[in-house]
Amino acid sequence: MNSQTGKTKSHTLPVSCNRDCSAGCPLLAHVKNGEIIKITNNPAGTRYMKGCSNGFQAMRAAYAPDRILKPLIRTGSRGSGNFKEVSWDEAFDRVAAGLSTVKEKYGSNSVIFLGGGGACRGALHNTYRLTERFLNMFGSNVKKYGNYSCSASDFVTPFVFGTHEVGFDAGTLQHSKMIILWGANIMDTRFGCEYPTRIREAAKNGVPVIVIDPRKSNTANLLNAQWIRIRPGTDTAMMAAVLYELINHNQVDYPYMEKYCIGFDQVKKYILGTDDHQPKTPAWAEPICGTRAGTIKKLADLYGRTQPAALIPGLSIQRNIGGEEAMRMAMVLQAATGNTGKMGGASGGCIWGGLPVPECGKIDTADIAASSSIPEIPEYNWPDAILEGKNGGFPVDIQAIYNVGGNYLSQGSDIHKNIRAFNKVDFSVCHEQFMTPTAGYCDIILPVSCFLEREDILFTGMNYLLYSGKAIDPPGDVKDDYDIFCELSNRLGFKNTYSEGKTASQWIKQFMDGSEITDHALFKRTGIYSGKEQMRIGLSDFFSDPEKNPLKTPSGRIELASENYAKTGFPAIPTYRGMADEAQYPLRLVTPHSLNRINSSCTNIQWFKAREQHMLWMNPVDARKRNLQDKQVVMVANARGKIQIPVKVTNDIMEGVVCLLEGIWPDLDENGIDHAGAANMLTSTEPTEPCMGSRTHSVLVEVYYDPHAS
Ligand SMILES: Nc1nc2c(c(=O)[nH]1)N[C@H]1C(S)=C(S)[C@@H](COP(=O)(O)OP(=O)(O)OC[C@H]3O[C@@H](n4cnc5c(=O)[nH]c(N)nc54)[C@H](O)[C@@H]3O)O[C@H]1N2
Ligand SMILES: Nc1nc2c(c(=O)[nH]1)N[C@H]1C(S)=C(S)[C@@H](COP(=O)(O)OP(=O)(O)OC[C@H]3O[C@@H](n4cnc5c(=O)[nH]c(N)nc54)[C@H](O)[C@@H]3O)O[C@H]1N2
Ligand SMILES: [Mo]
Repeated sequence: MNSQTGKTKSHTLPVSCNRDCSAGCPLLAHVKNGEIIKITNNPAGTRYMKGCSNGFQAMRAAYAPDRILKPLIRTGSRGSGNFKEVSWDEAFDRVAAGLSTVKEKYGSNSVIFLGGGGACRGALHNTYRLTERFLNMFGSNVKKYGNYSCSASDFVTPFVFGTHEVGFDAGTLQHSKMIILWGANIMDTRFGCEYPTRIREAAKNGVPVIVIDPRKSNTANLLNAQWIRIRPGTDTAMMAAVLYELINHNQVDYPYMEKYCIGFDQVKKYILGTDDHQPKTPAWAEPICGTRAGTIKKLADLYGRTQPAALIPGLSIQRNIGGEEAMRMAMVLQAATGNTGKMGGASGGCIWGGLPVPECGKIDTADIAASSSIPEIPEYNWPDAILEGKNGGFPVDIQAIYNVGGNYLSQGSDIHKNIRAFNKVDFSVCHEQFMTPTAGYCDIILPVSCFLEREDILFTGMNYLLYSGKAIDPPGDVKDDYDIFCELSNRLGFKNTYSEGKTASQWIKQFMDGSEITDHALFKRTGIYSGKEQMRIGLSDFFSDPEKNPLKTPSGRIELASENYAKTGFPAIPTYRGMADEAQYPLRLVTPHSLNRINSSCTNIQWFKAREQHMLWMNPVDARKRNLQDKQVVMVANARGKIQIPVKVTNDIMEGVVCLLEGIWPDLDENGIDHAGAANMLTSTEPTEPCMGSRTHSVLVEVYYDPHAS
């Protein structure tokens, strides 16, 4: 209520989640008397641009009773949860002193930045870019390579295509006659705000949509799609068997291969078993994948006959040991069937396909010029690097953690190891909205705003930019990450370098002024700027004239066999390599992403919590073998950790595989057993090679009833 007029004041404004699902959804916040009362789809978007509950309910996180409202300093031991509130002045002094001491004592390359995904689409409010900029300017940053999401895919794609620009605009799917979602649960994980609606429309129009997944995902259910079961980490084997069938039934597009690709002969030799005497037939794949040979044959038959077909891999298939090869084999399949570069086809590469986005500035990370002398560690191995340092063969000794937009004591593999790493460093600080497990282990917590509380321009990965207005004021003493870094750089003596003398809104104005957006007022009002072309296919210049526009690979063609890749120590062509079985831990665990949170964000918010009961999915056959009943509390264990959780006995997960959604914060008892169901109690930091990326879907466990458990 407006106290002077007695009238209520309402307005709407465009907003968009600055979050790591990378959907980039145009939303509309409805504000009444300074409070968001609801968030809906932005009517200025096309009918294909749709948000999800993570966006529609985002105010629940903003208004959550457990928001951190004041700077906190740890008073008890790490992880004890004992903190006291302090003034910003004291907090800034402490952080500046902590960082300075570490730098003086240990020199450069001593502070590791963890996180970045918390706010990762913003031109300015970008947890990755702002923190990199700060630590680079401070001169103590530890360089990392790779990421949790798509290391294997990022690594292999340039070997095959010479570029990462291999994606397609979502609209092009309207030309697909078949869509294979290979380990991609798009109705939940989205990847872009148009994909779910485009794929739903295709399914409605009778286009066969096939979901290849160890579990019957929401995507399989909602689209009434054919569900093909596959054991995790065996995708390369099934793809090889599909290719065997295509070769055998003369369904390979040889003229296309001749024109655009090199190396198919080598791949064919592997598939036919010319050298190893093992043809990669569906019968060969059956025991590896746990999929009937007949099912693989039928898939290959439909795929070989249907043009254009879009084989869209999820990122799950590459978060596995040998995930590099699954991505490469998906690319081989799409090329062998002549689907790469075609409208309605796809390259088989990452759905985040790196096509150009509208021109607009963003905050610079102030990277020191790329130089081979700068030591780098793989992000996936951050706890190993902290624990082992130079003695363990890492190039640096890390002494401090700066955590912004991440919750790696929930999300990093091997939580026990991560806790040991946090306990080892001299100093740790984070910017957070909530008392996450990670924040609980930091020395200082600085309270930050959320995307509804600040203005930004958002990159969506698609050919449009979104404007996200400031819908509400931040609560308590909460500050923006940007302002926190400005004040810290002030205390550390480089304020004007960091801020370049600009406030947040001056930066946004500068980005907009330098962008291709001409009508700024219109952009701010509607929230959407669309680039001209919305039906792009990656590599289109190459496909229109491969002689004139060769790829940036050594041959100028698509390299199905890559001699450069062979230099990494792995074969030039993709070949199946999987995880060895272990008798002690006979079940394979997958830890997919949940519809009801973005990684571990919103795990603490009651509305989202109430959407699903967190349980371990298990097939009835596996439950019977262990004499386990539905909803019974069981122990899930391996050499790294133990979780106590109820089991959900369901045919929606294939035999031999169990499923636990990722993103739940651990709740450890005095024996180190987790009672919440945090998937990373069980995962390992041993990476997949050569990319040194995540293998969170290559995990072995055993499940049992423990009568002595509390
Ligand atoms: N709602 C929501 N959306 C998100 C996220 C979120 O947390 N919540 N996270 C975002 C982020 S950061 C990322 S990186 C992406 C992640 O995107 P993905 O990696 O594609 O997502 P996942 O849920 O891990 O896996 C997708 C499906 O693959 C299945 N699967 C697991 N292992 C295998 C395998 O080895 N082979 C096959 N064929 N299938 C397998 C899973 O059961 C799951 O149904 O999603 C983004 N979108
Ligand atoms: N077992 C298993 N583990 C996984 C995965 C898996 O599939 N299985 N997936 C992996 C993947 S793909 C990813 S990307 C990682 C993600 O793991 P993380 O990068 O740790 O992502 P989140 O858990 O979402 O944590 C983001 C944090 O940022 C905070 N935050 C939100 N907005 C802001 C902001 O504006 N400023 C600041 N300072 N903080 C903010 C949120 O409160 C939240 O605590 O998890 C990985 N872990
Ligand atoms: Mo991710």
